[in-house]
Amino acid sequence: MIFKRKNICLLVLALVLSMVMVACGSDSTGGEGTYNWKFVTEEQQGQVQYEYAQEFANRLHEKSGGQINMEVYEFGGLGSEVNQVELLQSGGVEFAIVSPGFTGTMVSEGQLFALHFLFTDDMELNQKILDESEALNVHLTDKYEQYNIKPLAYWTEGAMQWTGDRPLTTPEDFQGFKMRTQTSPLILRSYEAYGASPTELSWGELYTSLQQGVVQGQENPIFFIEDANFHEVQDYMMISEHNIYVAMTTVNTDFFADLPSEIQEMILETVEEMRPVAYEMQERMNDELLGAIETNDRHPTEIIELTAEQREAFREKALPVRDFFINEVGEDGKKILEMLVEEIDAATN
Ligand code: 6CS
Repeated sequence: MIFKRKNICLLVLALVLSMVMVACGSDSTGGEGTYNWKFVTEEQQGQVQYEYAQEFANRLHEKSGGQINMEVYEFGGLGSEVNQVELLQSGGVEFAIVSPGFTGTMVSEGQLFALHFLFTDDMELNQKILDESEALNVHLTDKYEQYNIKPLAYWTEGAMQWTGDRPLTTPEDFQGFKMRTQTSPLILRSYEAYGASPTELSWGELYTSLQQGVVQGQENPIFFIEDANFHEVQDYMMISEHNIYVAMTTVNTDFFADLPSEIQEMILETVEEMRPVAYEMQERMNDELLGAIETNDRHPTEIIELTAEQREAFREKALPVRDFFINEVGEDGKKILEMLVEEIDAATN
């Protein structure tokens, strides 16, 4: 009885405290008090997106003299990657790191990131293109804004590699291969072009699916393959570099538009500061965790570096997928892709 009364007292105290906090202006849109925002990522502590978001939150907190508090959420607690995008759109979270691979059925133009061998082999140059591209930062951004998603930066988490239960060095090796992909029709199409049989899955289900043979392989940057332990249930990792992994730092469009201009400026300044930080983070983690895979005797993984000729055979099969993109995605998508290709060519020559 005494115990129950104590619990009731605690509950009342918690209610009173939360009412005081609301009265002090600790809502998500500000007012006279603090700003309390949610920032959801598709990754977990120690992984690039989460560490990026945490650093972003720390910088904004400091810059605002403690006025801005961002709670960073790991992947898992708020549902699948697709659920997280929905939360961002509805304002359930204010900020999110979004992989375009999970918005393919909505912003079809964003699927261009799924095209293999589109970017260069020089990661620094790729990041410069992502930073400066008008096709992306103006025209593709405009497409996302129509869905209440404002991309603030496009940045890479590293080159993509394949892992498999067998070596994957020629398109023939992909015949009937059960490949896991993110949820984007164009990613599926890219693997169908090699003869594979792709399946869309959240990465939350990927380890078990690889272990049980539901899927036989997947693509990701090296840091993620190691940190999510996919190498434990895969015998081969191919250094294929068939694509780059692109993530977007995003904010809910309506929420951002309603913020005072000095707060908007602080956010945009932080986005700029984070560009080299994100690049350094992914480069360091990809290097370090490649070493960890190489020296892991408990779960040995054979690492196969594809030759230039082997990559060329994949590139030939991948090029027609651009026509599929142009036909399926429509005139605006075609223009964005063509402009991006011109920008990449200009940056390379
Ligand atoms: O493979 C995936 O779906 C996950 N890969 C990375 C590098 N980040 C999050 C994403 O959901």
